[in-house]
Amino acid sequence: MKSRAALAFEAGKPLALEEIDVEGPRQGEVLVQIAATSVCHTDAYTLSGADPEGLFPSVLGHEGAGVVQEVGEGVTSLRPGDHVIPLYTAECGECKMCRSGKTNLCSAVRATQGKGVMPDGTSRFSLNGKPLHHYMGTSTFSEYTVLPEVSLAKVSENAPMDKICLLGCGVTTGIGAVMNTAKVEAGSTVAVFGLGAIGLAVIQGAQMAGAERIIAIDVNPDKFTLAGQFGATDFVNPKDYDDPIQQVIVELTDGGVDYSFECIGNVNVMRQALECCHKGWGESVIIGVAGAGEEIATRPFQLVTGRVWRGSAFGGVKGRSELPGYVDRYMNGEIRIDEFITHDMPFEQINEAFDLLHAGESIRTVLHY
Ligand code: NAD
Ligand code: AHE
Ligand code: ZN
Repeated sequence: MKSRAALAFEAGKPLALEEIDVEGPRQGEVLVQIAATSVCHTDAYTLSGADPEGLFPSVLGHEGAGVVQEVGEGVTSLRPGDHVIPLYTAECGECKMCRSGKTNLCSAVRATQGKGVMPDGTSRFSLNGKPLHHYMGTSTFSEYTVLPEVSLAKVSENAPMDKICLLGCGVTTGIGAVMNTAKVEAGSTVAVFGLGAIGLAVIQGAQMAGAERIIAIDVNPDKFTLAGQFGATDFVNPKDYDDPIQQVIVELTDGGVDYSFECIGNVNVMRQALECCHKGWGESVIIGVAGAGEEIATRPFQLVTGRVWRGSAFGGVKGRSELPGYVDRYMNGEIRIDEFITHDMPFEQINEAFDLLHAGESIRTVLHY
């Protein structure tokens, strides 16, 4: 079938709107019509050329929601008409990782996903007979996309897809990092570095967890208003200080925070986030994605004296079993999504959505097909 798509042909260049060919689902696969998608900083990161797994030409996009159109042989858990959220972190329930009970990092399709192909090693996308790479196992920047069955969470049909698409990454990642990775306790002091969708979702999660003090840190002060609406209690712009920002936060918090979250992808800020943690127990969670070749550094003494460095992917959330519950919690008012959507536009304006993100003017732009 034909599908409207935005193609990444080359690093650093805008996406190109094309009509591509999408092949039907093979065994264990599902064809989905995406209703709405949004742009996460990770799409911009891959398009920039900094992603060691970045492949071109490709169909990017990983934050979306849609409706199942057709299922391939052997697919039993989904049928046409089901509403779904694509998962870049699959959940097969059977691999060593899924059975461990210790991680959400399912290994069923991850290797082929990182190579831009379906689990059988081939692509379902082509343009003028030439194959295009898939991306993160999701490729939501094509109206029709094909995913493995294990990469789809079936969700309520009553939920608006132009809102719950944000549960495909940003909102879930931030809340999950607080609840599953850090396990923030009531009364905690929390520092959040970077106030895009991820940082704001961390703030939302910290407030849900009963954190007493939530310090919102960003070099763009325009981000503070929304951070306050999500529950931040303190606002810090590193540009306002001469001292290293970790020292500023340690002084502000009587020795450091209980938990910090890096939501930018900057390895220098990752160090700051670790070093602003309280001696003896402070834990820092890396959520931001750093470019190829970049490494983190700190004095080992920081860890010897009890600080802990962690990382979180998709907030530690197991998509197929847990995401339907996130959708229900949005529907009953426990999780806020609407406030993240600063812009809303037709899919054809997708490059504008990237521009707004780079300019720091948007949190999330939802694109409608
Ligand atoms: P975003 O661009 O919307 O937000 C980043 C924010 O960081 C901006 O507000 C920016 O002003 C701020 N910032 C930049 N440099 C800063 C600095 N030196 N000090 C303080 N603030 C600074 O991005 P986003 O969509 O919220 O994504 C954030 C990061 O999280 C990206 O690296 C993205 O790739 C990553 N991410 C990771 C996961 C995961 O599962 N681990 C999921 C989604 C996104
Ligand atoms: N391809 C990059 C890694 C990118 C990365 O860390 N991705 C996050 C999700 S970002 C969503 O916006 C993630 O889930 N990582 C775990 C995984 O299995 O990819 C690289 O450096 O190679
Ligand atoms: Zn993302």
